[in-house]
Formats: sequence, structure tokens, C-alpha cells
Amino acid sequence: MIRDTSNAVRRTRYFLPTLKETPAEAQIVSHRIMLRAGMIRQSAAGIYSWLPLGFRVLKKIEQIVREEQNRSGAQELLMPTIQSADIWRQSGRYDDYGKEMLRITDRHEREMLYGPTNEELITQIFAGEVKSYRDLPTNLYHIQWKFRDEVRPRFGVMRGREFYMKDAYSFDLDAKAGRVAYNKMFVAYLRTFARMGLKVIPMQADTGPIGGDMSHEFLILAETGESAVFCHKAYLDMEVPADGVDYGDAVALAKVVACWTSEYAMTDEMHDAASCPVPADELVSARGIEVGHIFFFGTKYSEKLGARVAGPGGEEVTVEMGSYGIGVSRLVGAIIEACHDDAGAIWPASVAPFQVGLVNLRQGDAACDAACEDVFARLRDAGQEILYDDRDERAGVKFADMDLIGLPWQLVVGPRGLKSGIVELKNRSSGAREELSVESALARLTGQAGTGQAGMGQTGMGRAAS
Ligand code: 5CA
Repeated sequence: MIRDTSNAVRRTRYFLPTLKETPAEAQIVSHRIMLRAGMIRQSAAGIYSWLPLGFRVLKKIEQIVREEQNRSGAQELLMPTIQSADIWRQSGRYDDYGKEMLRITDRHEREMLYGPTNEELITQIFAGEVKSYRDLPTNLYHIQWKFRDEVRPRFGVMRGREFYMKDAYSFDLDAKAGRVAYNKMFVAYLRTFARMGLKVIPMQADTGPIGGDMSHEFLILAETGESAVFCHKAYLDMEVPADGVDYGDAVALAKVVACWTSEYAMTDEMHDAASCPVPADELVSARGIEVGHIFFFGTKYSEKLGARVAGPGGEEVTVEMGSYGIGVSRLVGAIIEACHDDAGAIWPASVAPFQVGLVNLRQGDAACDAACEDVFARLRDAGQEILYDDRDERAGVKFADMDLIGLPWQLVVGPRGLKSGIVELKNRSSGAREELSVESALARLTGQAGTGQAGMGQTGMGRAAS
């Protein structure tokens, strides 16, 4: 078996430039933590490089999104970042998009653009290949960088100009089938965010430049959220569909969606205090971060780009479409917003860059070094993701860095404990520390953390700092 050596790393060999000072440009906690924990560096306004630690989290989030999209029946493909202006002229959005669109001219003076979204391109691909209703329903998605020349890029990766998005596009024969496709994505979104330890609330939304007549934004509650949100408190305890949810059962899916849309939930754009039906003592008034947005817009793009199929009776049918976005790079910041304390990030195990941080309290001490090497090798060989802080640094520096980075477990090896064969295991989320033998610590970490279940609950509400 070829081992993935990137899952077990030594701090002295790992590119992890943590900062002691808080960078002045960062206004919100996630941006501060991402810079201080060496996850990202700004390359230009709203454009970031992802350093190894941040990149690992991005990839974990991406993988959860992918798994839940696949499970719902959507198929992954990959479209380019650069698109031709022609299809945007056809849809009528080339001028509408205004300055937010980054326009490029190639050497042949052809007008190109860096894609802010992909409705036009996917519709063109579909229209070129699919000719019969028999090939429906179809849902195609990709996970790709987007560019929107935002007037005010801010809050780090939360509102970037270049950002990583999952966008899915559904194609159906009629509006009823389109609604089933919409429900599938709705349910997949509930599961996706719950797996990241987030409590998400779907809210009725404005459709903006994407268009259409049905749309939900998925928001997580966080003090630094860009939108004010108003929802019934029942949302805080609603049940998320389990692993075995049957995406083939349209009735069951509709029931889940009906439940999750049964209570009042609006962003400030849609909320009207005068007509809000929820009594004040049942209304949650908070701020939220939009992590996903889904749209049903019928034939808006299929009509203009000629996405038509032959229906069951041979008649020509213009397909019904929806589009479904998740802000993958935004989620890295959003999860920190929902899940941190004064010392740093507190990663849910499912998206943590590594599961275990190994702290050698006395580097250079023969016993400590040997014990750490042993633990490191055994966790690595058990397939555990581990970051070994083997630097010649003071204990205080190592502790502060580990808390900042926020791995679910810290395994602390020091000379005093080792004399009696004892190490300390700290849970980053609860702060609980336990002294136990090396063997018990290893058993705990390989038995528990190896399943991805270590640390905080995966479906629990993120813990926001006060
Ligand atoms: N075409 C549709 C659905 S695929 C679309 O583009 N929807 S969107 O505009 O709402 O974007 C989808 C998600 O991308 C948003 O919910 C948000 O989480 C994320 N997003 C949008 N703009 C930015 C940005 N400037 N920086 C980071 N993430 C963003």
C-alpha cells in the first residue's frame, strides 16, 4: 500500500507560518484566525493563496460537498474558469452583470470573461448533447473557482473576489419534476452542512441576478454575519435527514422540505416586521452567513440558449432548470465564525486539517523524543492524521499554537509524566484534559478519532464564542 505521507507531518518540516500578532487588516475573527494560523495569505484584494493547513480544510469541505451531491444523484464534471462572452450575450446577462464581471480580451481580440457562475455554459453543454426526455432528469455540478469583482471584498475568504464554489444545475421535463430536483438539493444541503458541524437555516430569498421565482438561502447564525435574519426558534431543533435518506422517494423529500419551510425564516431583504406572524418571544433575531443558495428559474436560460428535448409524444419541450450553489471557500471562514474561542479555531472533526496535534514538551530530551517518535509512527501507520510539533520551542508557544490551529485532540508528552508512563490528552472543544498511559491514549485516538468521530459532535450546533 502506498501511504499518503501528507497526513502525518512534522512541524519542523511543515510550511505553517503562524503569527503571534493579530494582523491589523482583519476585521472579523475568522479572518484573524486564518491569517494567524497560517491558513491563507492575501495575494491581491479579495484574492488569497491557500497555504497547506488552510488547503487541507478547503479540501475536506469540498469532499463532504461532493459526497452529498453524489449521493443525491448529481454528477460531477469540470467546466473552465474562462468563458466566451458569446453565450452571455445570448442569455442577455453580458451587460446586466456590469462591473462585477471580470472581462478579458484574448490575442485575437475575442471577448472572454472569468466565470462568476455557469448557467450559460452548462446550458450550452446540455443543449449540445441531450435531445430526448429519456435522458432527464439530469443534474450536473462542478466545484470550481469563480471571480466576481466585488466593490468591497472583505472579511477574508468570506467575501472574496476569487472564491471556490460548488454549483449544480438541474434539467427537467416539466416544472413538477423540476420541483423534485429542487427538493433533492434542499435535502442534500441540510445533510452537507450538518456534516460540517453547522446548524443551517433555509430562508426564503430574493433571486437577484440569477433570476427565477423560487429560491432559498442557507444561512448559519453568527454574530459577524452580513445579513440580519429573522426566524422561528423551532429551526434551532429541527431534525436533519439521516444517512439513509432515499433520494428516489419524491414524497419523502417533499415532506422534509415542507417541514423545513413550515416556519417563518427571512433575511432582512424579505423580512417585514409589520407583517411577521411570529410572536416576539418565539422569534430569533440574529445575524447570518449565507453558505448556500438554491434557485428554480424554469426556462429562463434554456429558452435563450435552445435547451430543448423531444418529449414523450415527440413534441419539442424547453427544459426546466434550477441552479444550486455552495460557497466552499466561504465555508472555511464560516465554520470558524461558528466554532472558535479566544485562543483560536475549534475544528469539528469532519473538517479538521489533522485530527491530532502531538506536543513534545522537551525536544532534545531522549525519552520525550523517543516516546513522540513512537507515538507519531504508530498513529501515522494507523492512518491517523497527525501534526507533530517537534520544534525546539517553549511549551507555552507550542500550546498557544495548537489551540490557535484548533485540531480536535492534543497529545502532550512531557518528561515528568513519561517517568511514570503517562501522557496528557486534551480535547480542544471541551477543554477536558486526561492523564493516561501511552497505550490507552493511542487506543483512544485510533479507535475514536480514526473514524472521524473524535472531537465535537458532527451535527451539533457550532459553539460561538461570546
Ligand atoms: N449560480 C447560482 C447558484 S450555483 C449562484 O451563483 N448563486 S450565488 O450567487 O448565491 O452564490 C452561491 C454561493 O457562493 C453563495 O451562497 C455564497 O456562499 C458563495 N459566494 C457568493 N459570492 C461570494 C464571494 N464573493 N466570496 C465568497 N463566497 C461567495
